Amino acid sequence: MKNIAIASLFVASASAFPWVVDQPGVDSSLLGAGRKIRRQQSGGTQKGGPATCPFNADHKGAAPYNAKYPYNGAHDGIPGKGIGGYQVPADGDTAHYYEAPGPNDIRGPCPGLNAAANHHFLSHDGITTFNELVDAQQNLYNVGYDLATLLAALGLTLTDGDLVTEKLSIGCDATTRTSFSPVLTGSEPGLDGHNKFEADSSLTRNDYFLADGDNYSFNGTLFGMMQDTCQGDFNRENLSKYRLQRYTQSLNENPNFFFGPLTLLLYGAASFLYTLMPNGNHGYAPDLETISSFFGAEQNADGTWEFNGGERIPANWTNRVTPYSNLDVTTEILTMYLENPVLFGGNTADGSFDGINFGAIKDGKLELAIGAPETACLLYQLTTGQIPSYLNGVITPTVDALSFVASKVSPSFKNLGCPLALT
Ligand code: HEM
Ligand SMILES: *[C@@H]1O[C@H](CO)[C@@H](O)[C@H](O)[C@H]1NC(C)=O
Ligand SMILES: *[C@@H]1O[C@H](CO)[C@@H](O)[C@H](O)[C@H]1NC(C)=O
Ligand SMILES: *[C@@H]1O[C@H](CO)[C@@H](O)[C@H](O)[C@H]1NC(C)=O
Ligand SMILES: CC(=O)N[C@H]1CO[C@H](CO)[C@@H](O)[C@@H]1O
Repeated sequence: MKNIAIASLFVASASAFPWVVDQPGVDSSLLGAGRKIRRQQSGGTQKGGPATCPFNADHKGAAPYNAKYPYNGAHDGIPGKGIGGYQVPADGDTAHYYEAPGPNDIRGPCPGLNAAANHHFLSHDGITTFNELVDAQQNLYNVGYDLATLLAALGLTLTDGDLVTEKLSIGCDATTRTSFSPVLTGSEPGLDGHNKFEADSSLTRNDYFLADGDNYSFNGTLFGMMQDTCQGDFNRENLSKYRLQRYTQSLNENPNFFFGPLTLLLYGAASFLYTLMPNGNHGYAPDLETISSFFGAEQNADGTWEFNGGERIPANWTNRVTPYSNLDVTTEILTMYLENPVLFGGNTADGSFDGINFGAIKDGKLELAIGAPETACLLYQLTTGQIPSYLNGVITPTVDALSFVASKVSPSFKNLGCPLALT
């Protein structure tokens, strides 16, 4: 096994992220003084906040599965068969046919979950649950049970979904509907919450600070840029190039750019274009017809792209054959990253860039051997570790979050030898 050290693209400067310096568990030897007040995402009338978040009084859960249309057989959070290669939605399963979101339905930064909600694999109003997420990922996309539970747990714990009701908004802050007690839990920002799960340099979403807080809506200009780079083949190599392009753009244009450990998840999300979205009836090619349907992207006569109002499973779509596992996605994350490595860290107040230290990230460089035992634990560590986060200092999982992860996810990871979180 070869250890891979990545050459710096930038020289880390002495000045720093003011909030990191005193945080426990963070090596701040790189960091110096210099404070700047950052704008906080604070709810209220802010984009993505509770005041503007749609409210659908008619909350219906996901369409139930039945014996006639069982898909992978996943229901109520239990493992399904993990055998894909079937058509979704099945012919005749009208309960899972496409229904465009209405003005009262919540949608957010994740095309995979938005499409699932539009097809009633998740609650159509966008207020979903842990079990719906685990079932939908398996039945619709043939995500492996290990990864499905991990992503659902990440969604609930990192974005402050509710660990009692196990509810989560797939977009804006809907605390009144997700929380068992808004007074006790405080606000639960949902998947739009910036720099928890949602990060800068997404494929098709604006950086938070560049868009007045709207980093979750589809941006047709960015989709067009992605297509220009990929030319209708959204494979790993092409998407790695596009990820570098987006990184460079954010670095140059966004004075508050922060590329922290959670952005590893953006490489995972990018891999979904060529691992989860491809259509068996198109020979599993990650082609433009398929990808544009899942993103709800439509091309205008002048060549520009815009949102058509709904992410949709393409017609005649059959899902992947083998389950997409935790190890599969972690290998894709590392491989895509290593094709065009960049520094982890962020732009600082004085206009320089600082690298960070966290786990396998040393001085901004990710040093991890593909196939090393720790590799399998990478995503698990993101769910249980203290993660540097730009706006919120360091995200430290609460005891409740750790015991939630322990009950839902740890059994899958015990055998991998990952250091289990203590609660
Ligand atoms: C419980 C499971 C999941 C959660 C909590 C989740 C959450 C998220 C979040 C918060 C983002 C925004 C990241 C950012 O741009 O900063 C995102 C992006 C994305 N997700 Fe998901 N996701 C889940 C499962 C899936 C699945 C199953 C698919 C694929 C079919 C998918 C496809 C994507 C893609 C392609 C993006 C990138 C969008 C872009 O950058 O424009 N996700 N997801
Ligand atoms: C979309 O992204 C482009 C490129 O980053 C940016 O110039 C533009 O302002 C964005 N458009 C919207 C509506 O946010
Ligand atoms: C995209 O990937 C394909 C297949 O690997 C390759 O032939 C093509 O040149 C790539 N496109 C660009 C723009 O790199
Ligand atoms: C779907 O597949 C059927 C049979 O395989 C075919 O007749 C039909 O034209 C296809 N429809 C689309 C939209 O590709
Ligand atoms: C500043 C900016 O780009 N704002 C955009 C955010 O996204 C909404 C659509 O969701 C646009 O209407 C704004 O112009």
